[in-house]
Amino acid sequence: NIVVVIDGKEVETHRENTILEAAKSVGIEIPNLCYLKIPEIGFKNNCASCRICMVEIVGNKKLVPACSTKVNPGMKINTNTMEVLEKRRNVLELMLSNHPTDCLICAKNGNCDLQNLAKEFGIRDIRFKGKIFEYRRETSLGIVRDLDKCIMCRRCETMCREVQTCEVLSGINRGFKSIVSTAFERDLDKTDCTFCGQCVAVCPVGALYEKDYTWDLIREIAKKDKRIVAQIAPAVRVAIGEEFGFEPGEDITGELITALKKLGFTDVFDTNFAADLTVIEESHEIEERVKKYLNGDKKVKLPVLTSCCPAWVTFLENNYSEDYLENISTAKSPQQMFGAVVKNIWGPIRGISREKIVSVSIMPCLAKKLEGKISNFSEKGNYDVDYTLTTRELARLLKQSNIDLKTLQKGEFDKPLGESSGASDIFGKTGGVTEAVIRDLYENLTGEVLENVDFKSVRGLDEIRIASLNINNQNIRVGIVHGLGAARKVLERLRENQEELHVLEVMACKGGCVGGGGQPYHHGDFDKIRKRAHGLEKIDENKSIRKSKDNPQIISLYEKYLGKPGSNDAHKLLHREYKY
Ligand code: HC0
Ligand code: SF4
Repeated sequence: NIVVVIDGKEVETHRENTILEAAKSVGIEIPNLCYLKIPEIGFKNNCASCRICMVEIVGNKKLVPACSTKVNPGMKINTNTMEVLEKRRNVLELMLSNHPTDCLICAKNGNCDLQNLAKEFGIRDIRFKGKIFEYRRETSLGIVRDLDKCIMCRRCETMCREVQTCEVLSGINRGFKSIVSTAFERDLDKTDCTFCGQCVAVCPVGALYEKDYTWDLIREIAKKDKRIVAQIAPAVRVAIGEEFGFEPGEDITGELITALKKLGFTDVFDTNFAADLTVIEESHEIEERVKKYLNGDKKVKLPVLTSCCPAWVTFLENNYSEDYLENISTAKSPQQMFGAVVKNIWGPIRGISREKIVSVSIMPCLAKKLEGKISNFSEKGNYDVDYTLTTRELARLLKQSNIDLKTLQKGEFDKPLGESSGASDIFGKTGGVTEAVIRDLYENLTGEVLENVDFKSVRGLDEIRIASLNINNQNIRVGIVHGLGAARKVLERLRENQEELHVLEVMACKGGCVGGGGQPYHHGDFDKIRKRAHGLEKIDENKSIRKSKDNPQIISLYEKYLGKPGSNDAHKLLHREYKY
């Protein structure tokens, strides 16, 4: 450690730290825009492009950016001289001279770091008259890129390249025209984008945001001639509360159900019901393949790769389809299993046609918007899932409708598609799918009742976790990764035969769905994601049923309609094919 002086205060700090970090450690916040560090996920963006964090080093002629200048022993730093403030204001005005000022209708209005700075600095006029280049606005099924809002902070580029290893985004053009875009400025769906939405999660301005379906839904509800059916993803219930003053991780499922009913949803069900169904179908598939392998069939494709995260599926299709596409489980994701059940079983037995059901999923994810629009998941243009709203979109809709989650009584899910086991709750965090599947797989393979359902060896937040489980005297090796960069590492190891696994769970977002690109903004605070994950663990612990196969509504679904797991009927309804 070394000692520096910041604003007259002696600060002991690590010699590798930057001025920004040293100042922060003693509560001196230096304003910044491009800088963002999330050590838990290996994300560091300190390209010093915005120059807002300029500070004075006594003895230096020029001001320096605090985010990229390392401390030196004895360094004397001033973060708030009048010269520093003047410089910051100039930088900010220059930036604003090249930025649209349509804040009233911007997706990030109220949530924009640039807007906050302009407010903090009391900017009322922009002295520099720069030219605002009008780039096109690209709207895909999941993400909108409003490129003239790009401030070249490069956070999205760092996320996409360093954490997700997708390398879809990079800086193009020079000077005032520079923006972050795709190669040859292609639309995102013409690139290797997985729509994981992690670039959106770190964009400080309104250059990247979700495609919003809120108003389409409002119009559907207003017509009052259809059944409006909701499914709520596991990770939403422990995060949406943050928008209404609850702590991250607090379970507000009950309030959320009441709120959806108030909005006009006729039936509020749970994605978790379908997550239990996914566990059954997927563990059946794993069991079959592992048994074949153990019986000497060396052609069987192992590890079985999980299939519920659509950004991961796209990543696999884009990068590893030759080697690993046959490994992926054919089980549809819970979102799609739910849509299939609601439109093909639940509706018909009540005499409600597909066209009369508006199937809405509330998801923490942007890629789920695209998954819902895969043509195989529709019949004559009518989709199993009609609209996918993110946690953020739903929070906005509730606020527009004057519904405050803090003031509501707890409601209960409608039956039968609202019943679920604790195993389904943990789907929303990294390792949860694996733990849920093991609970069933263990009993199926051994024929014994599993007393302790907590598989702590697969928990935690290390980016790659490998566990060996002894089931029926067989060593079953399971791998869990979160983040697409981590997935790439493991797939490369598998390809080089440096790793042997029977099952591999991949979630594209760090932390799993709790860290999804559609969740309330975390502003780089990974602790929020950790707390949401703990919240799901708590819900699981407190449930009376904790194994998917014990969910009575699932048992009844098989008895009445599907026969056995893996049956022809189950395959027709609950399984899918992939794009080679
Ligand atoms: Fe997830 Fe899911 S756990 S992907 O993150 O499997 O989005 O929460 O809904 O489908 O259940 C997201 C969350 C889901 C699905 C479930 C899975
Ligand atoms: Fe990259 Fe994901 Fe953003 Fe696509 S959505 S550009 S893959 S970070």
